[in-house]
This record gives sequence, structure tokens and C-alpha cells, in this order.
Amino acid sequence: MHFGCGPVSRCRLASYRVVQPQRMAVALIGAATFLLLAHDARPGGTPPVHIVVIQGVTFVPGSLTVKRGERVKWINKDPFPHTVTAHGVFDSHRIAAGATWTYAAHKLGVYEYTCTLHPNMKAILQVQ
Ligand SMILES: [Cu+2]
Repeated sequence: MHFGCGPVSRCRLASYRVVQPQRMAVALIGAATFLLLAHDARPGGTPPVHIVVIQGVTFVPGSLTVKRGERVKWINKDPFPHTVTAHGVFDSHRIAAGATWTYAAHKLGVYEYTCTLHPNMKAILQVQ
């Protein structure tokens, strides 16, 4: 038996109305958290910043695709300098140990870049 809320269908409607805003809130919080984690988003609508870590004489990730206008920040976690160099497109020059370098990706294309100090280091930045 149901107490006080008539036919079963009305009970379901009532409980649906109560639960739905909570679900919405949880979904919004989840989405916001994801965006913050994924893009290092900042208030004010600035474009996302993508992170490439330089560690163990390697760019991680080795291949990254971004949208035009977004920024890419390289973080050198090695105890010695590196560069982020796509000849004729962008060049960080020496990024000291523990330092970072940020590039605003305004030029469309697929760029293979390297470290001029360690020519075996190669990675790809695609700007679309
Ligand atoms: Cu290097």
C-alpha cells in the first residue's frame, strides 16, 4: 500500500522531481571538476592550457593535438635544460631545470619539434 500519494504513477513523479535537481548538481560538479583537471582552466574564459612534461629526456605526451588559440605549457622536470624547437615555427630556447615555457598555438599545422640539446628527443604538436 501507498500512504498519502494516490496512484503509483503520481508517487513516481513526486520522487522524480525531488531527485532530479540533486542529480543535476552532481553532474555539473563532475563536469566542472573534469574541465579543471583536463585543461588547467582559469576564470575569465582564457583558453585552455595543455601541459607537456619533459622528464627523462622525453616529451610526455609525445603527440598532442590542440585547437588554434590554445596554449601549451612545457614543464621541464629534468635536472638540466632542454629546448622545445620547431624550426621556423617556435623555439623556447633553453628551458632551465624546473622551469616552464608556454606557447600560444596560433598557427595551424602539424609540427614535429625537438630539443636542440638532445636531438633524439622528438614530439609532435598538431594545431587544428
Ligand atoms: Cu633536451
